[in-house]
Amino acid sequence: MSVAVVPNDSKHNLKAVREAYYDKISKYDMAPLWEVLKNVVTKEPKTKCTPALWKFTDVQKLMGEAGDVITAEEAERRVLVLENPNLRGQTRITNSLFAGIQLIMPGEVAPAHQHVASAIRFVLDGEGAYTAVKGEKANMSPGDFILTPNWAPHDHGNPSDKPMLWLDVLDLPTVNHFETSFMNHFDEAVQATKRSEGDSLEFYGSGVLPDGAEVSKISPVINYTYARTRPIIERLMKAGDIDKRHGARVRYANPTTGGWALPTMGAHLALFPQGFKGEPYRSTDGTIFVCAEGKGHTKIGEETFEWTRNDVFVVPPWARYSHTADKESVLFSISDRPMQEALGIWREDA
Ligand code: 1HN
Repeated sequence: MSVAVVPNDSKHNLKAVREAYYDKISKYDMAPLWEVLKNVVTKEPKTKCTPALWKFTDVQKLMGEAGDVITAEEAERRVLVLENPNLRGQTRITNSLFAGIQLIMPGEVAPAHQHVASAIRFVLDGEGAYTAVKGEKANMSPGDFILTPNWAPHDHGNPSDKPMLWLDVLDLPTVNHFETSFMNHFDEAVQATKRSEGDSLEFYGSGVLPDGAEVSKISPVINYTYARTRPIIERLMKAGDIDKRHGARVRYANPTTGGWALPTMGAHLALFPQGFKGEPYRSTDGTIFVCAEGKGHTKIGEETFEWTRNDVFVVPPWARYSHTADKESVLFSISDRPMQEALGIWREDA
């Protein structure tokens, strides 16, 4: 009997001894790694993100109401944040990226500012509003992919007679993770334009470069228009270049390096033939998708998300997913892959 009691007792004592010790070191702002090691060095990625989908029918209705609640000027940016359901209150869709839907009504201006966080716009609906970036106006049409890199001055305006809606994705949570945020407003709400519309795409996106073009981590192209990119994925599909997981897919590239368009966020545009049944895939970059055309569904883990035009959905890091297209469909996608690659930590599991 005493044999059994002694180890129990010593276990109990050991627990008490350890707790007393932890209390003691805590006063010196120290803690035992061995109590948390398994949680901080996991065998596989452990994500707080959950898969989620935002239907454009809901987004359009709710955004329309935002137009009654606040002006673009008062809001500075009239954006509804797409918050990951497991990260509510944290202003993010994945741990590293922000996503939101922005509305600009006819006649409105979103005043010029600049910030360290890089932004991209993926245009959803409307025609004829613009975003001006570093003195170049980019006219917005659905499917356009527009860059607003780190510290680039930018303002938006809508001289058309229709509301304009787009998806904003920013590396803001990452900039704030590093605690490196700066931002600045300009005296003039609207930037003076120094270049003609479309200059940057013509100068840098046509297989030639202006003589002496600077090599930079940031793409000089401001608007990768849908009108230019859509026929390329069509051609890729016709050529039979269809990846079993990703469809006929192009990567938005920086023409001065061949690398990603931005150092922090990487985007693709993919075409799926009608009846496409994708093989499963996963990678460590949590990815935001937008359906630009068509109809289909994506299985993420055990859940299935049905999407149609302008629906947005998010796949968490290392979640297995596969796309199915009921009609010929186009998916835009964006993630933090360039950051992970730069750090040498990106992985995929084909
Ligand atoms: C921002 O500056 C814009 O310039 C959009 O349109 C979304 C989300 C968070 C912080 C700044 C814009 C933003 C943002």
